[in-house]
Amino acid sequence: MEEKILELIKKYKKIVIARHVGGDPDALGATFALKEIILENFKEKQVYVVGASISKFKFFGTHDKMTNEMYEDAVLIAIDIPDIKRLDGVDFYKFKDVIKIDHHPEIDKFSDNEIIDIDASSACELIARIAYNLNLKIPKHAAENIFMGIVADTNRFLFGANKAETYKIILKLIEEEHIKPNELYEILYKRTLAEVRLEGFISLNMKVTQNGLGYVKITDKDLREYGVDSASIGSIMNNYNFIHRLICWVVFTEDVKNGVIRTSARSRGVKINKLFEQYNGGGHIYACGAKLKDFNEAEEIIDKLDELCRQYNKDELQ
Ligand SMILES: [Mn+2]
Repeated sequence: MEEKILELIKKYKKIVIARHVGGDPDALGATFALKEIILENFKEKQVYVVGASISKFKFFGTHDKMTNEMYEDAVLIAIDIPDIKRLDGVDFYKFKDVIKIDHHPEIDKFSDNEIIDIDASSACELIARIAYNLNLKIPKHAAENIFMGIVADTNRFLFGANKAETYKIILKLIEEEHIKPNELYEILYKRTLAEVRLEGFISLNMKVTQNGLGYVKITDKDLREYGVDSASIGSIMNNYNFIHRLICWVVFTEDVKNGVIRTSARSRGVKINKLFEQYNGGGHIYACGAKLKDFNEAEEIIDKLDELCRQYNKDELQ
């Protein structure tokens, strides 16, 4: 499949790269790394990365805005995304050829040109694997992007990082591309005191059911009080792993601007992705998100997650 993908990249002069809405470091790292790798190895190509830009992650690269002309005779490469409706910034159906590279459980079939590996730590790991297998040169900034995607999606190697391949790629990025991991962490992990205080709010207000489900609702008033916006929650969620008796945790945040309740959930055992797909969301088996209509839907999710936790406890004890 890698050779077939290389053929398609060679065939088209114009290449559009897209990822899921709400770009995170893995999605951004993988899309911009692939762009830089293609441009380094095929100088004559026009490569665009589309999607809404994320102000705190400018380091990864600058997004292009999709134009009609960019659809003509172009191939789409969709990365880090399992479902067509969550593609950011492009009309999927306007492309003749599509390539998909992903590490989420499959939802939609995009094309016959797909590399899906749910055992890969991150989309960035897949980009590195493909580039090394095809003997493509990886420029230094692309290597840095790849490193950050791997680090972010594994939460600093705390999960999904049990295979030697992940570490072999990191080793190569340091040895051959001379990246300096310690210099890159600040981009991923520097945060405001307001966010730390919001984390304190979540810790203090999280309710935990008997079955091990933790949940918190954050209103617009709370957000204003802490001086943060509803997007701040994502990076806080991973800090609740490895807590005794907490199996799954979910945070609901009122997003007045978009009229939705942003929902983010993590789990260290219960499979939660199918439930979130029912609410127009999704993600990984143990890390999901959705945008809900209101707090009533949040109550439904709490009940359903709690039931999943109850079932999980029962199965574990048998
Ligand atoms: Mn990812």
